[in-house]
Amino acid sequence: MTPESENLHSLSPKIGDDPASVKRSLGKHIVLSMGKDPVSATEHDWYTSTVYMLRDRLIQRWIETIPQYQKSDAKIVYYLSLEFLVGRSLTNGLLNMGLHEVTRKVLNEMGNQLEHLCEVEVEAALGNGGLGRLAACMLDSMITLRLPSYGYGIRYEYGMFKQKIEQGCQVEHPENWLRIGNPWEFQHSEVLYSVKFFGRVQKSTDAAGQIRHHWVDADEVMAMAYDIPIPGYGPHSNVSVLRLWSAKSSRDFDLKYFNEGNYIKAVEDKVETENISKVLYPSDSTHVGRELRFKQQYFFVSAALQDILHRFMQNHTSLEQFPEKVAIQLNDTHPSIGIPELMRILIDDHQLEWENAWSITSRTFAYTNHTLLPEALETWPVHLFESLLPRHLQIIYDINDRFLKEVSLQYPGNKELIKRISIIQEEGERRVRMAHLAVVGSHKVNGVSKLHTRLMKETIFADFYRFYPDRFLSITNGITPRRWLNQSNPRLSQLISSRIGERWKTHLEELKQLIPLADDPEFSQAFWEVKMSNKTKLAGLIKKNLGIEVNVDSLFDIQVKRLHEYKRQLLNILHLITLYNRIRSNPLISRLPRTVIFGGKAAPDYTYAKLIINLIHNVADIINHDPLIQDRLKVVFIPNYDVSTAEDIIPACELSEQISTAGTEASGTGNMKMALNGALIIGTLDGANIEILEEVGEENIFIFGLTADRIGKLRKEGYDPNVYYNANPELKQVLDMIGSGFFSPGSSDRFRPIVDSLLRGGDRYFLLADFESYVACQERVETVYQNRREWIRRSILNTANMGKFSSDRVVQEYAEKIWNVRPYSAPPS
Ligand code: 26Q
Repeated sequence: MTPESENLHSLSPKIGDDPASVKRSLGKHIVLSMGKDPVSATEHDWYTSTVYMLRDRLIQRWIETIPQYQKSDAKIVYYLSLEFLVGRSLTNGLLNMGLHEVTRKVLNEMGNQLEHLCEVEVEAALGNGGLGRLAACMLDSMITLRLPSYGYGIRYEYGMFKQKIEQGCQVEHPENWLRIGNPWEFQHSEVLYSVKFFGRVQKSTDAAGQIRHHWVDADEVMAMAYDIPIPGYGPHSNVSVLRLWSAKSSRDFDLKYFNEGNYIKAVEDKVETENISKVLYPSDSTHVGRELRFKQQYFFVSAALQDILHRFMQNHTSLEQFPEKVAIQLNDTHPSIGIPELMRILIDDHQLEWENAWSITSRTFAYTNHTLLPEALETWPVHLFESLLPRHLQIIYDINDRFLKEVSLQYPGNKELIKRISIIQEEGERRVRMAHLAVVGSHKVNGVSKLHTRLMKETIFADFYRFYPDRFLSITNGITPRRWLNQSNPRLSQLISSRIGERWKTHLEELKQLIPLADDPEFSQAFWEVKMSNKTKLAGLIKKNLGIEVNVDSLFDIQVKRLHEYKRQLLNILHLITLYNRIRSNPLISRLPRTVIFGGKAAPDYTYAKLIINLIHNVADIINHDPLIQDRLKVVFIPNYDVSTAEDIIPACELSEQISTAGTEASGTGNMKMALNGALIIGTLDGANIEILEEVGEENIFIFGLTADRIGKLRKEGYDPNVYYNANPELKQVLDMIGSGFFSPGSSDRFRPIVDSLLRGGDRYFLLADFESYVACQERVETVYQNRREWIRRSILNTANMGKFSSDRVVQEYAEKIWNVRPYSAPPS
């Protein structure tokens, strides 16, 4: 024990994890923190007290963790992200800290059910989808691998909206998740930084004759830190912190007006300032060029960099060492303003020479790209920089000038190249291309699957790849097995551990030991029973919340993800209607019963995606009420798909729909979650599906459709969806039904725009080209499902071969290939 921690323990003696200590903590918090006696305490009081009981223990470990970093002067990794989709934390924390069983028993003795208390928690939905959830999985793995690390983001008051369905349509409701308080967070009102906006740049000449820049007359916003502890997995795990920034108006700023007697103006400005951290932008793919989003980005990046520098300066005197002690990972381009910001700090505040500052900056940052879709590539108008961040614009121009000079040296006279590669887009309104800035200012740029990285190098970054071939690399995404198997599927987890022990929880490749058990009748039976019980549980939730009765013996065919044209929920519907027509035209046909389940949110301004949600509901309404169908086909839309509903849905999945147009889904991570839980994928050769295929073998996945290269060629050569429409009578029938109002009685034109976009709008995502192959593939699915033994065998092999897709492997790769840090490996369990 170090003298510091000895000291600490005399102040706050080590709290035990035995039943008596847990009980004492719970009782203490009910009385002293909630001000209740155990009889009058509400479920919410018990929930909060349970969180506090756990939080005490987390904080103890956190305080033990920091001196370890300081003592070893270790390099620290900072993960900067506009989104962290953490989900609920109670079950996760208890399991990771090894306190789940004891807490369950103790609560039981005190008259409470842990499972019910966990349901009280409002999840932290500070993200849209894949990118935000990846950030949360990365945090879990970084700390489980004992990597010194912090996450930095925004403490949005309103996270992802709550999706309700009214008359078959999505309606967004704000979710004020902090309304009843957030027992996980620690407010640090002393960790407060000033963030500047607006103003102008003044020049001066210093004693040495150097020109200096001063950003003056700027408005100030304060960023206050809120810390959420993130527990690693295991009995002696470390604890990390997710530090989220909240905007507070600066007191000086208010005072100016108060002193002038303008009280109302002062309060108005305060409200406006604090709006910066008010709401998450609920869009995951279209670039909304709103000023507030731009402010959010600089706000949190500026606060994070000040905090990082402050921590660095506590142990170091020279900035030369900065890149050896600090790694900053940019989760997409959203925080890439950090590059000119660090340059500004080094040059203007610390008087470093440009070359030196640039070397430090570019060795510190690395950038992960998550999308190739042109509409999602961030660009911001130059005039926005001019007014909000004038000094940053100058620095970006300087970065660009130097970069373009280098390019011209290597490719003299190539004007077209200079235009394409420039950080500034000159056509139309001048804009800053954030992806170009991120590539130029980082030492590594990674894609999130092999295919995505190849396409990234061949398309959006082709010029950069020629210029900086060593900068690009691929690190395929992963998911944390702690949340996505251990926590969400306790029965499967126990079954697996009963056969191969518990090491898989931190060494997921150990699941390979299950391979021989795929032919073991007893294990297969147990595996099947787990799936049946998860299906039964989900069926119960569907019945309770939606009033729909589903047949648990039917195939659970599930597509849950954000609603987007490229993900092709519509292709799934086209198939569904095809099945419906087949039954109607031959009512006596004996068919495999299927339950098709959808879930997902559409961006509030994405009219077309919302129309698809409406179509799903109308199709469901007709099919589910058609007496000819009985329980051979059911369609269910589960509202408000979020991390918590994912945890209920994924373990019950048998057929996982991963059907994006090849070349559009950078990786996907839902595909990994469902396969880990024993689902078989029906999917295209897109994103990580390709690598899942490599791992599970082609017998254990259903692949259909055009490849990314074929799609690319078709796009160039010209593609006519009408050819497919005219050639396939079943397809024609389905589209005609949608277009003519079969699914919209009383408003026959409602779904016309869908058919128009396919037949007259060019079918941008090649649904018609892939339709026939998809339907045929679904027939292969049915044949295999009818052979239950065979299905179970393939299902076990999916779980057994998912080892590669652990976020632990992902973090090890980033650590080795990007951050140059060595995580201590997790202690053997
Ligand atoms: C940008 C500017 C303004 C407003 C919003 C945005 C914005 C926000 C979120 C743009 C994109 C996103 C999110 C993208 C995303 O989630 N991408 C997904 O990332 C996953 C993790 O790598 C991949 O698995 C998915 O394939 C990819 O779609």
